[in-house]
Amino acid sequence: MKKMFINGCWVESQSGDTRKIINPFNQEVVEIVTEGDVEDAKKAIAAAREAFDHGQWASIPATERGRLLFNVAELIERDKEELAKLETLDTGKTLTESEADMDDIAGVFRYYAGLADKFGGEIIESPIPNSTSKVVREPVGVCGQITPWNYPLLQAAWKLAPALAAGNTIVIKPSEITPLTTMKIFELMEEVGFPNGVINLVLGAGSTVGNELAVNNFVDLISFTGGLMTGRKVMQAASNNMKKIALELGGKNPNLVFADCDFEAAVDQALNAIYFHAGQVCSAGARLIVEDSIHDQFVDALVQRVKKIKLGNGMNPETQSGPLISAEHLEKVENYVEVGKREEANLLIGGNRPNDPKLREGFFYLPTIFTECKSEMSVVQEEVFGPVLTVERFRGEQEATKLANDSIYGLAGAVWTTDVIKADRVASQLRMGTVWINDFHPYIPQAPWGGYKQSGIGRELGTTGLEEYTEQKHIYQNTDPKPLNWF
Ligand code: TXE
Repeated sequence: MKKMFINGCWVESQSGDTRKIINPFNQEVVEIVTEGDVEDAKKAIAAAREAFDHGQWASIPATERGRLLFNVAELIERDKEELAKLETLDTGKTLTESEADMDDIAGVFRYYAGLADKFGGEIIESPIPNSTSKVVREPVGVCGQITPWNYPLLQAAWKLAPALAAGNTIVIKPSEITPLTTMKIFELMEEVGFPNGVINLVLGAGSTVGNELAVNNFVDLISFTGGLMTGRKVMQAASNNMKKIALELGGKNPNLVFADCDFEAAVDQALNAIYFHAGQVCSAGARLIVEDSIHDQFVDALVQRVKKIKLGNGMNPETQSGPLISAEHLEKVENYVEVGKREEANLLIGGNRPNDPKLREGFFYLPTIFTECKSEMSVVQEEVFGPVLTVERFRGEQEATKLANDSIYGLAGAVWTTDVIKADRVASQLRMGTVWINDFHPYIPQAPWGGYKQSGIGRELGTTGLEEYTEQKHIYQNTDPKPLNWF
């Protein structure tokens, strides 16, 4: 049975409870892990508090913190194959996707390893004579981190690397259904050698362990990636001690295709935008908005390609798309397809589980397309988080941006056109944290990631991703103190 990591030791939960981790391709048990609860979370928080308040972590040179993070990146690369297999067994995503995730994860650790000692303060030109003024950045303190199941280790890396680079201590809780790669990276971090209490891993449910991290008075910052509804609960719980919050809550991302686009590239990437990882991606291009004059031709080209997508075991190199994460999630996606039908969107292809007997034990759903969609439909507005594409038409640039912005979300979106001036103009009008021009999905550790509107609060990655884990302090000094003689 696999354990949690608290204060430098691998421990079982106080309750002795366990949880089975299931492979979504065949429902086989991959691992049995200890199941933590509130008491375990409190212990981990106390260890992180002690390590922050009395430990050496924040005061060791930033260069040394960077060196340790660099070593983590090296070990991720050394164990890349094992980590990638584990991620595929746990999430169902293809091995190719998992391997790409591991490369990205090592890149994120390297980026923050390098940034750790390049984050000095600032000297301000004080307007008051005989004074100096400087602004320094300090770690926030104890950080709670809650991650989702779609990119378990990638999301953990986006949170762990900047928090540790900045000198914080952390308690992380992975999704209860996909904890395996986060557990493995703790083995790697133990091998690298972080001081006791600096890094803590608690396993368990969101309503218990996750809520404790958000509500606990000894936690100074909570960083959460997950669904909008859960994000609201986390925000409310965090108000208990007004801890800092960072939230990434997904999106319903528009993919705007103009008639003057590179047709082949746009069709190809529209498929990748939605069907990559079976649509279980916060930045999935689930909402295709196509210029009327090429709409029918574009949809025909999509359908021809969708028919050929190979569903299967993520471990098989020929598989292009794996299963959904769980039976509950499959049901959620099915319900949304029913909603789309009731709303009279036109179900063009898919809309069912596959009949292939080889896929019977997995949580599979066929790649699905709805056309003749209207902006006000729930299937267009709400995050389905599955392989379900909705298609709308537009006439003219103004209508295109209006439709793209008609959303409570604002995470990401794309513009396809060969007119570079139009591309920039449209990009500047889109209310979202990332806009791709003639591409979909790429992110880089050097640039910020996060959402406008209800897609969240704050940014991960880039220098902002590190700033989020710091407090700013202004230090003002009078260099010639004299009585004021005011009173
Ligand atoms: O996510 P939850 P779920 C969206 C997607 C999906 C929906 C629900 O639309 O269908 O969310 O998925 C922990 N206090 N995204 O239910 O609940 C939980 O244990 C504190 C988008 O799986 O948000 C897990 O570790 N924590 C998203 C994490 O929150 C709580 C990726 C995410 O779970 C908690 C995943 C609580 N009260 C789903 N309840 C993205 N932004 O990419 C649960 N958790």
